Amino acid sequence: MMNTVNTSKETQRLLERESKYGAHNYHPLPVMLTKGEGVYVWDVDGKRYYDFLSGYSALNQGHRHPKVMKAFYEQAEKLTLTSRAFHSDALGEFAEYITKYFGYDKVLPMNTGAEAVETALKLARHWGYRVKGVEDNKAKVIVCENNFHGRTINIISFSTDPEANKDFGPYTPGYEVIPYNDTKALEKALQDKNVVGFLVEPIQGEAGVDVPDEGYLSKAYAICKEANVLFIADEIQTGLARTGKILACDHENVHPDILILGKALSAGVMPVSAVLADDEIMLTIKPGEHGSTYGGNPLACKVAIASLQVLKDEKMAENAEVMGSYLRKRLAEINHPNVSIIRGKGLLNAIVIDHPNKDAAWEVCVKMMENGLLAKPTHGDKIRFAPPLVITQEQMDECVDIISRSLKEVL
Ligand code: IF1
Repeated sequence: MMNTVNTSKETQRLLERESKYGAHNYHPLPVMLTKGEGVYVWDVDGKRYYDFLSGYSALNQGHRHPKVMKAFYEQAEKLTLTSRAFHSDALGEFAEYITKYFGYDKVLPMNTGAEAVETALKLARHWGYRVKGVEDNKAKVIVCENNFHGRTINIISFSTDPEANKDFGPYTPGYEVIPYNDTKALEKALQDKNVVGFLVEPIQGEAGVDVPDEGYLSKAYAICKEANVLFIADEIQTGLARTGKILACDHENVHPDILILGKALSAGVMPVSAVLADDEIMLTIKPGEHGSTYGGNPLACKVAIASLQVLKDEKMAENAEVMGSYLRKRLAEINHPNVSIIRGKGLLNAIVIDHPNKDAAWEVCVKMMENGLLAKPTHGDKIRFAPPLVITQEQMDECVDIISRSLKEVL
């Protein structure tokens, strides 16, 4: 498919180099980017595109946000890593800032999303054994069908996507999968006294932006409380203003027992993730029981503070809400016969292409690329629309024109 796309000689050369020396664990669009700013990225031939993926929501604040870059450069001049064998003055500043921001007693910083999910799962088990009183080695965590929480062996052990876990066994025990958006199934699963946690995405991203029924999260939270089970929210993708609130759980006034953040916590600058919880949970982990070389490094701490600060200063949640509604309305007005579903919340959106050609969504994405907008198909027939949250209405109008034109040109 790659060869049918018109690319420059230089792009072709760079694509071939990457393919020759890099592992083939992805199938990207054949675009070779070299620069980004705000909602835009540029390829090696100087062509400009709207970024409608935003690094899977890592770039909520836009590419190279000036205030985040300033924090990055300033700290880079001073101290970048101490390891946790020594203290750095930035860690306490970050810990105070983020715990007050989200209303928790403590934070545990990590780097990637998957590591933060692993941390949350370890915390839930520790809490189960040391506070709830679950018998040794019996702890169980409930997860949902079509979940996506990362790529470690443990996490893919409870994935229901064969692409994620086929031929990667043996799998880690201690998990039970129930249907998403199904509180009855949760109630039933929590009858088992060994359940310590319920791990859930407030909106399932990988599943093609699957928004649950209103009230699902608050009901699920209440069920967990009733059963003395930790409600663990993976807000790595849905958090940090993406869905129109600082957290997607805020839409239902749910305050998770364990909150997992990643991606936009560093505005796309470097891997920074974090787990937040109150003392009863967090203090079950003692020195030496968990950690990471880079977790909580001073550079990450300063970048994360700035990344969180600009979300509020620039009202990015509010803009996501307004621009998201506007995008869905404008997409609906296109009224294209092959676009069967338009869904999402805030600026986390997807359309479903209903067409006999199973490559239709890919071809639409290639056409949009040619027309100056980058988006990625998932699961064959869905296309995500998730631009940086700093997008203006004028820019959005131009984007809708590109999308509309591309749909018409391909289908
Ligand atoms: C890839 C998906 C998105 C996540 C949630 C944890 C993680 C992710 C809710 C792990 C990561 C990314 C990873 C990226 C593709 C992408 C993705 F389609 F695969 F599902 F965004 F929708 N929890 N999601 O969404 O975070 O360890 O990657 O930092 O290529 O795997 P990570």
